[in-house]
Amino acid sequence: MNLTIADVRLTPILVADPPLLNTQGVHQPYTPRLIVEVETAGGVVGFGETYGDTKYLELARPFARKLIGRQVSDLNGLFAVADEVAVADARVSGQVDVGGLRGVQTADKLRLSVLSGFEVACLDALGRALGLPVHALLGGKVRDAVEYSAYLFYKWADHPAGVAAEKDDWGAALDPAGVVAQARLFKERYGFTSFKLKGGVFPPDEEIAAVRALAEAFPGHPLRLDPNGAWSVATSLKVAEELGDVLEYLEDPALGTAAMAEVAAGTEVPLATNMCVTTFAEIAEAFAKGAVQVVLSDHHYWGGLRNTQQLAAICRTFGVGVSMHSNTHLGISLAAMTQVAATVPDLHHACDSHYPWQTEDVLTERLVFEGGKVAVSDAPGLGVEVDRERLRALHRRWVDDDGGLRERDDAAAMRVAEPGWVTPGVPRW
Ligand code: GKR
Ligand code: MG
Repeated sequence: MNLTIADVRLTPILVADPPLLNTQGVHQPYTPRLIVEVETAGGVVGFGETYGDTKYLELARPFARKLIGRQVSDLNGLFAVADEVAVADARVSGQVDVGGLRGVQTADKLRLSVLSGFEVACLDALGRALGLPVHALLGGKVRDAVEYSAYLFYKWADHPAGVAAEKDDWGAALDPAGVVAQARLFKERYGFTSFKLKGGVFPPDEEIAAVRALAEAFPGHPLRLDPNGAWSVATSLKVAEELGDVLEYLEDPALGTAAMAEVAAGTEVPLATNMCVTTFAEIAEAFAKGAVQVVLSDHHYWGGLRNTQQLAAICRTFGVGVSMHSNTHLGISLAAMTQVAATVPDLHHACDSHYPWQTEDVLTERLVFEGGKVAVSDAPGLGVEVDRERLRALHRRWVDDDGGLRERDDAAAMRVAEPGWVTPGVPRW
């Protein structure tokens, strides 16, 4: 069996996204993703998926070239390659520091996000070559299915008039009744029993009313609210007080470890984050200050599936919960999330996934949620097959784009409907 990497292919794509609202703006009609393929000299191909904005793509290209001749099994070596790429590319060796919904973006984090696409592709190829599922390469599954939560968004019925976009069938959700109707659809279509509402869009009282309406419609079901750090400490505490009896956790109510620690000190409601603990370096301070009770890993920016396992082990050691964050993604990423989540012993919260919002995919068969869960595949690798024609079609869209959609920019998308919109300063309320 020849496991030497003989070829690496990168395919940037644009994938349809509905008009989902968040505190920065609204999703663009198409979101960039990058599909990574690693082919061994033995002819086995493995797939990975990660963020596809230009800055990721620019890092992925030299990374891909450096992989040729290495072994797909050399997963630790990927970190050395990431360092070499950084040294070679002065633009990413300093701090990038653009704030955003995925926490502070450092050059390190960009590299890890790129690395994760290659790590998943290597694991997929290795698993296929050995006839083993990825979870077996990660030590073995401890559950047969992984639970996901319904990821509710305030949403327009359509993208603004005149904007080229795909039509979706979810309708609008702009008030408590709309949010409950969306939740019912999620339950009906996928069987989800736990619900997360993306907040930070409307004044807190309106979002409190929406969560109350969800609690009435789905008594006893786990509920979460995530305003992406849009609130002050005082507002966060008020929301925690008003919703304390129905919330499983409050996610990133305020921005940054210091503010989160202040909120945590003033409420019994557990706080979760995918914004203030997004790297290993951020763990010590956040845990010492008791700022978070649940860390939401995103295997993309944490640097892959094995780093996610390491994060889970650290969380376990400190009695902090772990679950999973998600961004707009396709089936390769959902398969990767499911494989790693299957190996994490103390997974007490349903993971997030945007997948139901993506009607397009590059897979021959989409992954299925049954009773809100995705079954853990025991097939070799990730257990998914890529449809080359679908991949080509989504790549063609990327090629044909004039560059306007190649970066995810929710504020720019909002300006189409509301000229003059700028991402609100924090705290917004
Ligand atoms: O897709 O609008 C969105 C989300 O707000 C996403 O960008 C966040 O990264 O889902 C994420 C979160 O939980 O913060
Ligand atoms: Mg979040």
